[in-house]
Amino acid sequence: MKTIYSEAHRLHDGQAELIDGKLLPCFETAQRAEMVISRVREVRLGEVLPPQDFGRKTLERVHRASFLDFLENAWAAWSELGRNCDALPVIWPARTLRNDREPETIDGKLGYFALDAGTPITAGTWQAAKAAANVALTGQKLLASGARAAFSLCRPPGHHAGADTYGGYCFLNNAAIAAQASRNDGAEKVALLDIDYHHGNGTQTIFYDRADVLVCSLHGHPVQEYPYFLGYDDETGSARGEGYNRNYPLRWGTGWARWSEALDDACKHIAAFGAEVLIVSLGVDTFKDDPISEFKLDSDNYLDIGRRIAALGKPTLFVMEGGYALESIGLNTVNVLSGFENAA
Ligand code: OKP
Ligand code: ZN
Repeated sequence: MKTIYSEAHRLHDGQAELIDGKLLPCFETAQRAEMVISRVREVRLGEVLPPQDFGRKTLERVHRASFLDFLENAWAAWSELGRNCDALPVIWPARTLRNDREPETIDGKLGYFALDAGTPITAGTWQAAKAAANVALTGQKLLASGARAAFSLCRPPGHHAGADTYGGYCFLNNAAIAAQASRNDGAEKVALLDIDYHHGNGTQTIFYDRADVLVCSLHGHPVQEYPYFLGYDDETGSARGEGYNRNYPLRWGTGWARWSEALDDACKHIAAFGAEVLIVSLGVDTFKDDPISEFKLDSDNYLDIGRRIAALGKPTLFVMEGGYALESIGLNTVNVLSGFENAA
């Protein structure tokens, strides 16, 4: 299968995130993508292509225009104040505060659009985020022109980003942008399977009231795990989207037996839905040695995941999300892709 990759991801290079009460070096680093692309080359998975540019209109089908303006201009506004560290928010519109007015100044805007203080905006964040969306869209175009599968090696990741929110290391929702593009290219039904360790709150909310995009997510239970405030199993969709969102919250310590049971159930629903295209939000932070996660999958399990996804028999776009165990992220990610190819 072909991989789409852009070195522009390096332009997003956060110094620190707020974690455990401290500003610590970012877990979401450029090295992550470098490890994955070098494994893709090592196993000769297939050709590596640069992305095409699909422009702002494509992004606006998923994200609010004022949010895109914010992302584009945030670094300039921040650095104009003489600040030369990464931009992070310090206040949010929590319960009792208004969230219907976008402030004019940068500290207000950061809080208005951000989910957390773990997602620094740097000088090159907007360029990198746009490139990642184009990486996803270029993969989607390969499927639209008949490819069985493609791997969009996106960085920064996307599944926590909503129509007008960023956070969880995510700025633009690469997988959602690709799913929407599939719809616009004529696929009537698109399934989105999110196997990253964290709940894809952004993807869920973007498609929550729609019946044309089924979203299934396996993740750390929100009573224990980030993003804490979404991802329960009673979130099944709203209005016409009722029944088209499925969550599989799983407790800390979940290993292959329980995890793969949830995967099989999600796959059953995707098959019954009759999706024409499958988009996989592929995070490998479910790995036993991941530094910020609490599931217990091992490297061989990822081959099996790829095989099970291949058994659906759908044109499949893999979109890179999380995974923070640097020494294993390449092996685990490419195992999913090899498992898929060897089964297909
Ligand atoms: C992004 B993706 C850990 C703090 C969590 C944010 C995690 C974002 C994950 N105790 N910080 O879904 O891999
Ligand atoms: Zn994750």
